[in-house]
Amino acid sequence: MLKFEAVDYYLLDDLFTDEEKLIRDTVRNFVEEEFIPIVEDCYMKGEFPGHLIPKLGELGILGCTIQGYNCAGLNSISYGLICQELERGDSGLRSFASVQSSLVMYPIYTFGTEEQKQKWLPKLAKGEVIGCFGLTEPDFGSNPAGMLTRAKRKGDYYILNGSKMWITNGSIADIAVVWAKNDDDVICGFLVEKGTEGFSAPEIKNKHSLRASVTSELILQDVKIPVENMLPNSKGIKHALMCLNQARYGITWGVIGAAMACYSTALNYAKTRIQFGKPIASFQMVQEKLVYMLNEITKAQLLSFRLGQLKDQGKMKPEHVSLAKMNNVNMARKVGLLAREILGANGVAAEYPIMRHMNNIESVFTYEGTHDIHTLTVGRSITGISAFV
Ligand code: TGC
Ligand code: FAD
Repeated sequence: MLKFEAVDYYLLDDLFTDEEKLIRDTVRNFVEEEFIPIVEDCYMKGEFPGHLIPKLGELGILGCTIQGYNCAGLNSISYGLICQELERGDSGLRSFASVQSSLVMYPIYTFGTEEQKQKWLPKLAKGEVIGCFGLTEPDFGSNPAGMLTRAKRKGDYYILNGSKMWITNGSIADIAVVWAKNDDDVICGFLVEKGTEGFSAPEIKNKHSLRASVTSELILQDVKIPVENMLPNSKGIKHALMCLNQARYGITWGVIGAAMACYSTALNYAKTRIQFGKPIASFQMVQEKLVYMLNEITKAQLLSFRLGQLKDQGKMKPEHVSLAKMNNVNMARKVGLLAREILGANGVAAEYPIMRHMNNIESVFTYEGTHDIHTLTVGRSITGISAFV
């Protein structure tokens, strides 16, 4: 079994509190003991290990930064470290937690009524209820503001029509946060419950990436939902994008975990693989690759740590998150590639986690805003000129 090793060249542990380290190590143990032994099988079969969801709830991982409603009320560094450890196992596990926490619980907590919060948050925190977040549509990915999904008010109900694409957890969700335009063309969030007539969530099969994660289409055909299922404080695309900031923040930490898994595997391999009578770690070109990986991981760690501080101090801006999402995912992509090179043919073997992580990172590179969209977001913030219009 793969054993997780600390990758902490700049002694970041000195910056974490005892509580943060305890939380990280608890999640690390859970992932090592209960997830790593089954993840390759899940990945090959294209299945998410749903039986672990209650355990995520028990550990206080779901909605962990929310205060009250049976949530743990942790700080952002703790949340980041949790994402790191989950994604060190597999991006699919972190994706599940990101969606449930940042894209379902956060909007209910931030834009919902007290009744909605009381009804949904404690169950979502325990993993008794699963959620998904429907923003992307078949023809509107990077530009969600152009969405076609509509919510038409009819007395005490809204009638929803449209479709959403590439939705994590869609087919296993009990509740979907669906973004749709109302009669005034304002984008709002709606809670659509599983089993509502006209609502279905077929799974998208045959992915080469995030295979241990459920991805689905959401189909809404004259779906009648009571007005109480609208999130009343959600008004405009800005509010959907606010949810993304939370998830993107977690991704910046998560991909460090995936990169650590690839780096540690490559380092151990290089020290024991003998070619030309010597460990390949003795060759200068292999050392250069290992040092590059460590350097990139270390910079990403510092970026996420500072971002976490800014978040907790209320100073984090969307473009701060964009910079870290862009940098850290790109870092994990490159680290995965170099790690695979170092393992030679073994780099493509399922016995090692590298290609699974590499394939996963291709989705992470695209979802929650592509690398280029984040580049342009930072570009807009420094030039004052938008490349989007
Ligand atoms: P734009 O004109 O730039 O902005 C409209 C208003 O929103 C504000 N804003 C934000 N507010 C909070 N957070 C952000 N990140 C924000 N970005 C923009 C902005 O200040 C403005 O406010 P105001 O007060 O002036 O009205 O909007 P735009 O329509 O031009 O779009 C800009 C753009 C391209 C950056 C945005 O659409 C974008 O981020 N596109 C990427 C779409 C995306 O990331 N989709 C993700 C879908 S969910 C997902 O992928 C889940 S994966 C789940 C998993 O982990 O498994
Ligand atoms: P497009 O927007 O069509 O972009 C295609 C290419 O064009 C990209 O390279 C992009 O960078 C480039 N491009 C687009 N516009 C510009 C521009 N203005 N300037 C320069 N280049 C540009 N969405 C959800 O709502 N909920 C989810 O739970 C969810 N989960 C996902 C899970 C997986 C596994 C995947 C793969 C996606 C998921 N998504 C989800 C969707 C994801 O957010 C979108 O795929 C993403 O926002 C990009 O949209 P798109 O795929 O339509 O690409």
